[in-house]
Amino acid sequence: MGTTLAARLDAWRGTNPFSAAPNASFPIAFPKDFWWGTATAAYQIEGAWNEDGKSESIWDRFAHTPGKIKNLDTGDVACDHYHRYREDIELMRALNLKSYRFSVSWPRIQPSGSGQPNPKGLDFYRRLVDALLEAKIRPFLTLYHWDLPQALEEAGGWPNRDTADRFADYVAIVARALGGRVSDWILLNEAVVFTTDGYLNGKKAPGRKSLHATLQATHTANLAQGKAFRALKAEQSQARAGSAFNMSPCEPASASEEDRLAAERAHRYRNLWFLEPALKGRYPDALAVPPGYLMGVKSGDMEQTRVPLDFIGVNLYDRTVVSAPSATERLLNPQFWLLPAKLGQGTQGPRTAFDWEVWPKAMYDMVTRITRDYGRPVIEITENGCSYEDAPGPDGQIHDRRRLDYHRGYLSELARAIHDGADVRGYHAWSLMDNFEWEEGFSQRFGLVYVDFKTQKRIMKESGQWYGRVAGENALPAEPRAR
Ligand code: GCO
Repeated sequence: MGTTLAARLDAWRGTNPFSAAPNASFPIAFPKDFWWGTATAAYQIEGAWNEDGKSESIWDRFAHTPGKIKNLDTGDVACDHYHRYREDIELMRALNLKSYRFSVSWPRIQPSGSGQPNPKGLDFYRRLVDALLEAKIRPFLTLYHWDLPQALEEAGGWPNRDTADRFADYVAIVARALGGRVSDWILLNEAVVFTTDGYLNGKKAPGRKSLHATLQATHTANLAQGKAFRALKAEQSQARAGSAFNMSPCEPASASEEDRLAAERAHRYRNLWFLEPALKGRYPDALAVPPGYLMGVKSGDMEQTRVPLDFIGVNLYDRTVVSAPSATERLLNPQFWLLPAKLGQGTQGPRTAFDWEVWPKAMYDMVTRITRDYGRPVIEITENGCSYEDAPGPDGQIHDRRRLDYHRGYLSELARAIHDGADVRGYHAWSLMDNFEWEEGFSQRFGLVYVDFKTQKRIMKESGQWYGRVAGENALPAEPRAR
């Protein structure tokens, strides 16, 4: 095959950047031993919200508060994965998965947020991990995917820097219990999201709205990441540890210098606020006012946050288009006092049911920038996916071609980034199955597997059949069809 992968992809992209033309020179092979996976999170799929000693999490409290979640949905039952995990592992086998990213529910392990672990909580995750290992699927374990024990929120939550030590204690307990079975760990999931949506705009649990609390929460999260990394390594010296960072390439809305500077500030906060304290022991120069005092940074803290992460997890969905606020906007809008940048969606690509732009090139741009800026680190794509409402048709099947096209487009761009030098070891489609989409409830479906929430019946979608072929062949097939 004479043409390089990049040239082949450029030729293909020239025809249609959002889905592979039939004559694209596929198959596109991925590196040997590539981790083909899917991702989920405890509160979004487990259910059993108050079973076997689990205490209330901030998401139980938030979802039980009328008006917070669309259609009054809750995660009380969700996908009932707590009881159906063996059935769900059979779906993972059908998808030819090599890796399964899931999260541990902290309030199942420490109901009060500290102290001795709940044996029944640990037993569930031992059973889940053993069943994954039996199926020859890598357990890729996220230690925090937003479900803080409510007891810790009542003690101040993430704005309270003591929470960093509570998190490290919890991580040590889980590492001691599962370390012999689990080798790859994700410390925090999307700290930029759970601090901003949880403490600034109130869209997610615990639903607080305070700029000061948000800044304090970001610093506690960075301290927690560093302390947890050390606690994990102390229990399991051979463990690989990173975090899943919500990332989106930030493009200036125009060629103006103001927009370019605003886009760079947005990149530094949105993508790097929790990466640089780990890799460089400092906060990126993102905000108009150095926030150290507001965050409660103390002498020696940045040595605590600085840890050599073994990989960078990237959760990526789309790009961000950034413009500079006007002088009047800066004056009148407190959110621009610290971060003078207006973040928006691109408008050229098709939209998902969630009204997110489909823009596969965002995958290439983000992965190659991280590769360039951090000395070609190990990267795992820890989330990428799309919401479409496709349901069973007259034949009982779900022909979700838009989701198939989405994954095919983003994976093609990921392949191009790997071809251009990125060290990407795995890709985890969000999500294994339709699940509880936070404040959207069950209204947004991201799964490769359809879930009928009334009956808990699972149905593999056409995109899942296609993804299973990709994982089985370790390549993007020539034909965008499942079989
Ligand atoms: C996130 C979370 C997931 C979401 C997914 C779709 O990135 O927000 O990690 O829990 O469900 O991204 O929004």
